[in-house]
Amino acid sequence: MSFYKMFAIFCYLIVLLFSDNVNSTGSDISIDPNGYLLYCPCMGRFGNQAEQFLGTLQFAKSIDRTLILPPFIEYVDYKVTFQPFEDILEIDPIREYHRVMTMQDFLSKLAPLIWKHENRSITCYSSRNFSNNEKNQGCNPFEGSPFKEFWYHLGVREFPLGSLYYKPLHTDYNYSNEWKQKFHNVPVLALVGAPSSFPTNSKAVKLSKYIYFTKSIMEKAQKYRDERGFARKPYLAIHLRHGTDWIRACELIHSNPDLKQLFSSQQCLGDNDKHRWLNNWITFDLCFHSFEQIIEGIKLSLQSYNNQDEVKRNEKEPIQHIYIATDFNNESLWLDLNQTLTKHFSSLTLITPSLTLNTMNGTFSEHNKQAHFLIDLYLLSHSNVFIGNCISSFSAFVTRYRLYRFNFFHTTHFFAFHRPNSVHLRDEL
Ligand SMILES: Nc1nc2c(ncn2[C@@H]2O[C@H](COP(=O)(O)OP(=O)(O)OP(=O)(O)O)[C@@H](O)[C@H]2O)c(=O)[nH]1
Ligand SMILES: *[C@@H]1O[C@H](CO)[C@@H](O)[C@H](O)[C@H]1NC(C)=O
Ligand SMILES: *[C@@H]1O[C@H](CO)[C@@H](O)[C@H](O)[C@H]1NC(C)=O
Ligand SMILES: *[C@@H]1O[C@H](CO)[C@@H](O)[C@H](O)[C@H]1NC(C)=O
Ligand SMILES: *[C@@H]1O[C@H](CO)[C@@H](O)[C@H](O)[C@H]1NC(C)=O
Ligand SMILES: *[C@@H]1O[C@H](CO)[C@@H](O)[C@H](O)[C@H]1NC(C)=O
Ligand SMILES: *[C@@H]1O[C@H](CO)[C@@H](O)[C@H](O)[C@H]1NC(C)=O
Repeated sequence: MSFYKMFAIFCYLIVLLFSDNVNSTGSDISIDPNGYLLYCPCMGRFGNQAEQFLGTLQFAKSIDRTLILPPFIEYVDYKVTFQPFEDILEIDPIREYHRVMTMQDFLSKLAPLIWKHENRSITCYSSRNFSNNEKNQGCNPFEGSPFKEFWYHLGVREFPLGSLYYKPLHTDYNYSNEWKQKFHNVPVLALVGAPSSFPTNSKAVKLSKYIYFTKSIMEKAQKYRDERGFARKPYLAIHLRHGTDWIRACELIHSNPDLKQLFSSQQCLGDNDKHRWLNNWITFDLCFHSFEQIIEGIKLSLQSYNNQDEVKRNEKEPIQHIYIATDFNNESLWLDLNQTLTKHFSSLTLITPSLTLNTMNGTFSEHNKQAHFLIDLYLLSHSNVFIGNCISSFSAFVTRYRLYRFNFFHTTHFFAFHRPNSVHLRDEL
């Protein structure tokens, strides 16, 4: 046995010796005297939840409480399912910014000490009223989906201390002193929803630099890339949102002609009027692009990559693979793209959810395994060149990741949007 190991065991015994009955599990967990923040990521799907996570992380730091990492909520065949946070994103890089804790650790190690059943309260802005429940004032944390499913998943079916309201405060870092005062005697602040606006503020967006996919997601994505034949090849990844639900959401732009913000449009247009140097309002094309706009986006981004000096000098391989991530697998569109792109690029392989199409020799192969959205997200985020959708929060995850983790500014593009090559935009994003 090495000296190091013996020393470690010695230290462990010392910890056991001094940790008396406060810590009956024997684990060396200490209690944060400033308290904890717990919340339900009850709004939207992954893109929304991931963006509000950044605002929440910023908020937790500003009120100086340990943030308990909630599971991501995923809807599978209209059923609510939960993915542990730590299965998707790495925790250690986030710890460089602020104190966080997994839900599992919290529930198994701390809840028995500081969040006993009779001491639980639930916090919201003001009473959430429901027509079927008019007499019951309160946060009503079990009303609606996924609210009820979330707390039941944690094993919480009651908040015996009832509801606490934070009105007139807002969940914003510039109210942190008021929050600290108002809730200083609540060790575990449990919020009915994420304490972050959506879209979140531009400072929180930059916390994307602490976001790393787990090794397990990375390995799954690499395996998929291998299976689809573009491992170790440079590739362009595009995010195409064109499912019927999405197009219906885009219709909001037609019916509200002076709409200034929709979902994640701030990734292209900036987040307030002062910085709206582009002076352009949201257009339908930003949300749902025409066939010509898709072709144009691919052409411009491939040309700009493949015309780099390094590529011309053979120091870098040109891009010959296009990876398509999408919410709707429209095979006739893939065939149309194949036909048209052949006119512009002699040697391209299109990797779509169900088909791999080769423009050079006309071959194609079929696949029945559509990538899970996290694999798509990983492959979009790590692509050599990316083209996203200005409005989509799914695209916005990728944009943030590329800009703030990787500084991939010149290879991050959007369909139907000519981004000014300005550092201001990068600051605003
Ligand atoms: N596999 C896969 N799924 C996608 C893709 N784009 C969207 N989706 C699915 O659609 C959901 C998109 O929801 P969000 O993550 O909230 O992003 P959004 O683009 O703003 O869409 P909305 O839900 O309409 O707000 C994702 O969680 C996925 O389930 C894609 O490229 N690949
Ligand atoms: C639990 O609640 C009781 C009664 O309200 C209170 O006296 C006690 O301090 C609380 N304990 C914790 C850990 O919050
Ligand atoms: C909920 O109902 C109460 C009493 O009827 C009312 O005072 C309050 O404003 C309502 N809250 C909301 C958010 O509608
Ligand atoms: C916090 O910021 C918002 C928006 O920028 C502003 O309207 C509000 O007055 C600020 N609040 C405080 C307490 O500074
Ligand atoms: C699928 O793509 C084809 C070809 O681009 C298009 O004409 C058709 O409208 C699309 N189908 C749906 C349901 O969007
Ligand atoms: C067609 O081209 C692709 C990519 O160059 C290659 O992998 C494939 O084997 C070719 N198929 C035939 C039948 O030549
Ligand atoms: C893809 O386009 C090429 C060039 O037009 C064509 O030869 C090939 O048949 C197309 N592939 C499919 C599956 O249609």
